[in-house]
Amino acid sequence: MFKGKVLLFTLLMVFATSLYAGDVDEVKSLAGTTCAMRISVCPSGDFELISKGCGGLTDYIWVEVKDAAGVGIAGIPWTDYWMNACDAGQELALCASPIAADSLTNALGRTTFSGYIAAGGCILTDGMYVSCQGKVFLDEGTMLQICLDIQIVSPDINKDLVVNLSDLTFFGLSYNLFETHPDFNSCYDWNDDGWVDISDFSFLGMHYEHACF
Ligand SMILES: [Ca+2]
Ligand SMILES: [Ca+2]
Repeated sequence: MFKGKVLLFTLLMVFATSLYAGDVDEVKSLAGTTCAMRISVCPSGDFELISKGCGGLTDYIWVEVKDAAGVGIAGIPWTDYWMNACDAGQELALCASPIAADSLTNALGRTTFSGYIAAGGCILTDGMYVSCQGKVFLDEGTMLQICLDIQIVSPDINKDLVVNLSDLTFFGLSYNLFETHPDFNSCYDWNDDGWVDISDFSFLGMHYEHACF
């Protein structure tokens, strides 16, 4: 009788495990964007919305989080994600919760990101990877990171997660230069008009002394 109960319990456990969506799988999970984005960010997470990253109002980053069987994992919390540069040489400085999903993942494991990014630094080439619960999403064909077509620029130029006088020093080196000038630095062009000028300086003023919350 006792042995029968153990067997029944074991069978129930196997059944229950097979119903539960497993861990995040790096290869089965997917990520993308609705356009090629360029987003201005601040450590305070109050500069430019991801939804405005292509000049409109409705763009977003999307992910589909799946287990090893390719089944979507529902109910993943908003803050279980991380992003950074695909090229480690351009790595951003990120605050503790740099991005938040717009919702819990749905039954397909899908959610979107259209809010702010709380970070400093600059990514101009090679894009950004995304991870969920510490797992970086990989391309199934190449097994390399999925790199989203995103540029990031920030008035926190020296990546110490505060906008202050030390950033102004770097900004000054590129001041009043157009994009055709050899010393022009696109990292400091926060309004994306091909000039580093007074309009960008006003953003530096607007975010002065901003840091992570
Ligand atoms: Ca700084
Ligand atoms: Ca500009």
